[in-house]
Amino acid sequence: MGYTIAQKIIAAHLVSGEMKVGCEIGLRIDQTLTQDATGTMAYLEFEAMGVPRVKTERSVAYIDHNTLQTGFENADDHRFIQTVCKKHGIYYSRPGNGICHQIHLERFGIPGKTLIGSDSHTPTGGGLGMLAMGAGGMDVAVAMGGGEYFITMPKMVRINLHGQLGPYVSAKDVILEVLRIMSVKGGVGKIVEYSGDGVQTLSVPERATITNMGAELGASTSIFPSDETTRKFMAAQGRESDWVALASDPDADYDEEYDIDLSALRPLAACPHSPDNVRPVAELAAEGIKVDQVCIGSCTNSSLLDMLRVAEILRGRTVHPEVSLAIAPGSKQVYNMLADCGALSVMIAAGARILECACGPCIGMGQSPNSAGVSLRTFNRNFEGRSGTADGQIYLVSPETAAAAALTGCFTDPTTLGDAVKVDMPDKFLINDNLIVAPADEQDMDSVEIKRGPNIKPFPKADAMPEDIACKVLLKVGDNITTDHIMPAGAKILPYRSNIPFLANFCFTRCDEQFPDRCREHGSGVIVGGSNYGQGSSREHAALVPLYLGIKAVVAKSFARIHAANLINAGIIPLTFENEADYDKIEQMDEVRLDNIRSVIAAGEQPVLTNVTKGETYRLSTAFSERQRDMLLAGGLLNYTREKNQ
Ligand code: MIC
Ligand code: SF4
Repeated sequence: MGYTIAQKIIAAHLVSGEMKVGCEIGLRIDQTLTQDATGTMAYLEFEAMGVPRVKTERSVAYIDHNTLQTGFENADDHRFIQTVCKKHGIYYSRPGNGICHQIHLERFGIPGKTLIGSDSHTPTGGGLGMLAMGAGGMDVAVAMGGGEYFITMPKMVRINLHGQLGPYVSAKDVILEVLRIMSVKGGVGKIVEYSGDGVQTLSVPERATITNMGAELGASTSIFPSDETTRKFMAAQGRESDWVALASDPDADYDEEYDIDLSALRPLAACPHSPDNVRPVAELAAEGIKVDQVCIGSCTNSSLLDMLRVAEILRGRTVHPEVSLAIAPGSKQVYNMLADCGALSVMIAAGARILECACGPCIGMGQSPNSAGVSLRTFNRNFEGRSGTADGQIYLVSPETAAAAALTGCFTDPTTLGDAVKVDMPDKFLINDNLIVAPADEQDMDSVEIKRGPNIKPFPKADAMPEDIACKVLLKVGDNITTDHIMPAGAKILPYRSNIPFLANFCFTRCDEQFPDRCREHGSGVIVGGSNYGQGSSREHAALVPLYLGIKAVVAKSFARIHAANLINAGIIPLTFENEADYDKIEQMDEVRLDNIRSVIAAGEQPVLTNVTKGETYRLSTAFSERQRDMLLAGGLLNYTREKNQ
């Protein structure tokens, strides 16, 4: 049997385990990336491991999330990361250089290599044919130290793209269609590969839009072949020598297959408050929905191609008087090229508010919409409250749909705009890596001093797992709880990503304001969740903060991949109901017990949850690998690594 693209890369990087669906495999990681909101913690963890210099082929730290600098905290964290990079062999992308995924695609990504990043949209690199995955900061720290990255061998999904996109229909509409078909849970435990004659019609940035937002499917990652288009893109980035061809074998076996006719696709929008709540833009336009704000940018849609298309739509026109249009180019390369070709001037003349190239509004760093405001964004997540306005109505759309609404003030099907805008990929990108700082040479690294600001507080440490756990259900939540519910981001909180005690005041407050106080009052507890618990971001803070608040276990119908791994890394036990109906029987504040949990987990048996309040027992199920079991028993990855090295 032949291999899929992902299986080929996995086989070439397999360090341990068997490539059998459901088995744990350990992979050698060629490249890592971090961003600043997760990076500070990841580098504190890396320091705790005591490895002097990273062992990867390339590790890059980007500053793109926390760029508001409303106090000293962000700037201190940037300085900390910069000095760690210099000392330990990591490239440092300065603030102003742009969004990690966009830059990594432009300047560092290599087909056939493995990449993990402490950001859930790391699969963007799949647009270049990389096996690129989001991971918790601790996993990235371990990979930087030369350790394996462990995943469960995923199933393979093939999406066959046929035909060619019509005018004003774009890559964003492709991934929205995939989300409509598969839902935010549809990709869990799977890798999504794209193939078919439609692939060659898509440029690398368009492919990257699709793999980027594949994160919203819950997929381990998404990947495109590396072909002539990829070669041309890399040549235009001055990196042709890094190119290799990559395709699946003709007899490769896929567990699931879908077909999408690109020619028949129409503009789509993900309606509030989930990326899979997809409807045709034409329908929303027919309803006459008024638009208050339009934001164009983010790691999904901030390439030069996207920006040039927007500029063409805006050319010679003025943004509707009742709309605020914000545009953030994805990288300095994009920004510079927009300036050089005059497209930036077109945007400014139309009335766009140009933001620095960074995540910005996507992570709630400014540009929150007005009360109940309708905001059309080219981003990838529209979870409730993420924009910073609790009742904001966020729709995820393509740059074309966004630009059309910015001009008309209401939902507008861009295909009604008239002649197609024609924009070509450049033969040569503007290459200037002057905002990427190389690390110190090996002989100079010892003299580099790490600068630590007062906002950096030690991270919480878990204890070894006790024999019995007896506590209360301190919170019960429903399905599809996101990491934005567990540990919100936004301008007010994000500066404190290296200060877990402070962050604890905001844990789950979007669901229940009393949660942090209740945890403090009771000292320890468990959380009960529905299905797809922990979807969204890779932020390990969504595990470290509950750990700090005394959470010992989360019992849910099912978990999102990265979050489940983060819980185990933190020493919190993720447990699933064997019988989902038991979820309905438990109530918040019920007294529960996990008797002999340590022995049960150690023996690889299935635990039982006793509900003391209701006088009932519920069978739970776990599928921990031996390594995960040992980690949980030790109280998380750091304790486990320390024990192993003793
Ligand atoms: C996000 O889009 O939610 C983030 C902010 O990029 C996160 C990382 C974080 O929480 O720092 C992600 O996607 O992993
Ligand atoms: Fe940044 Fe938004 Fe992309 Fe996350 S999804 S990396 S916040 S642009």
